[in-house]
Amino acid sequence: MGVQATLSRPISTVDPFSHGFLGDPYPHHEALREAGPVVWLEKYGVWAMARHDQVREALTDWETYCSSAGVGLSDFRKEPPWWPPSIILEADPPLHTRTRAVLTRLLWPNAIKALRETFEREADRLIEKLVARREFDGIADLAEAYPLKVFPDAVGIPEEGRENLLRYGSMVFNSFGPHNDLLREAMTHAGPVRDWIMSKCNRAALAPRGLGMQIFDAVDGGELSEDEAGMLVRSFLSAGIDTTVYGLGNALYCLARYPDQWQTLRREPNLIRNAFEEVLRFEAPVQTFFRTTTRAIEVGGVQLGEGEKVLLFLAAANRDPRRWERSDVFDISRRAAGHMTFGTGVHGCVGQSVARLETEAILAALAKRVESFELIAEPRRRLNNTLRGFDTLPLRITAL
Ligand code: HEM
Ligand code: OVM
Repeated sequence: MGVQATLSRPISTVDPFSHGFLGDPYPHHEALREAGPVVWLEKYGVWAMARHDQVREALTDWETYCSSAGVGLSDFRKEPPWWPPSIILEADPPLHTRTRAVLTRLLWPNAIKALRETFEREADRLIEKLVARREFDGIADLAEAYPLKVFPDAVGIPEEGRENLLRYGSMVFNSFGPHNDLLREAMTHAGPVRDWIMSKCNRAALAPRGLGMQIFDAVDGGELSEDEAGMLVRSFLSAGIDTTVYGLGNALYCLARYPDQWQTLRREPNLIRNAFEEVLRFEAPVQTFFRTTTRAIEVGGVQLGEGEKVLLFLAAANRDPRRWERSDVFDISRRAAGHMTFGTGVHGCVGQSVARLETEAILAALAKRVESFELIAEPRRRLNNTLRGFDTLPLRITAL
């Protein structure tokens, strides 16, 4: 059985970080899903999983599929990380359990209720401004502008220099892929961007009652060291901006591209929450993460060795026809829960209620004020080794 399984491992020569793949991943996702439960990617010498069952199993079994060797292509045990690893994303229990507990407490739905009023007011204000303009860029003027206002405000960092956050996000999420042209381009201004980010990760830079300073409160309670608190503020700045920028952009794209779905949402605003879930399923802003095996394991008759990298295609799991009916159809009324875009298991996105709060505030503000919106030119994609989204999204809206 072992030998035969090894002989029959499916192999693919595709480069999942090439422009061709990133620009239109879905045919490749289908090919990978159909090739088998786990596929060998020759180009990088790593495994890939694209079916819903296997992606979910790998994310759930952190003891076999660890994060501490990095959740990108690079194996921290073989090459040093480009900068100190995250003490939550790139950590396993027991370290992960301790750091995660702090962020969970700060971000659980009840705790962020305090943010709702401000997030809704800022969403209404921005949409009002864009309705007056009629034509705008859905990315720069909305999908970037809104998270860059409300999230750093909530963390408690100053307005000045926030453009560094987008440059930094591009560095972070490209660095989960190979050293290709996308990563090199993202790293052109790495030095000053890194310095700016680091300068925000200490008590002196943070507003008194923001989420950032609340992390430092855990130092006073003996849960974290001072350095660890700074590292977790950095995690907020790494994970909390680009994800929601790409998510909001994809939401606008889907609703502009499928106007009947927008009309359904306008008629039934209680569908807003599910509409965002469906956006996340259908156009996942976070496409992939890696794990590293801690032991040999058999997956669907194929033998994986110890210390091997496994690329998990969250976005391919989201369209697995074994899991979803009409998986390639965008339908805000379907049961989209169970998608893999926030991951699952011990590392499942700790910021997901913040992401929902932001996007739901914008969609609600739009539903109140906007009859329809349309694309007035072809949107241009922004390629990234991990994220899927747009560079420009030229929109015209018709007010109610
Ligand atoms: C973890 C996606 C928004 C903070 C994750 C993971 C995914 C993800 C897939 C799991 C990574 C893994 O298993 O290796 C997303 C998406 C978002 C989003 C699609 C927006 C649509 C946010 C926001 C924050 C945040 C707004 C901050 C408030 C984090 C952190 C982790 C994480 C700190 C690490 C958790 C851990 O390792 O235990 N996110 N995220 N995310 N996310 Fe999010
Ligand atoms: C972190 C981190 C960085 C990027 C993404 C992420 C999606 C977390 O530094 O903890 O979660």
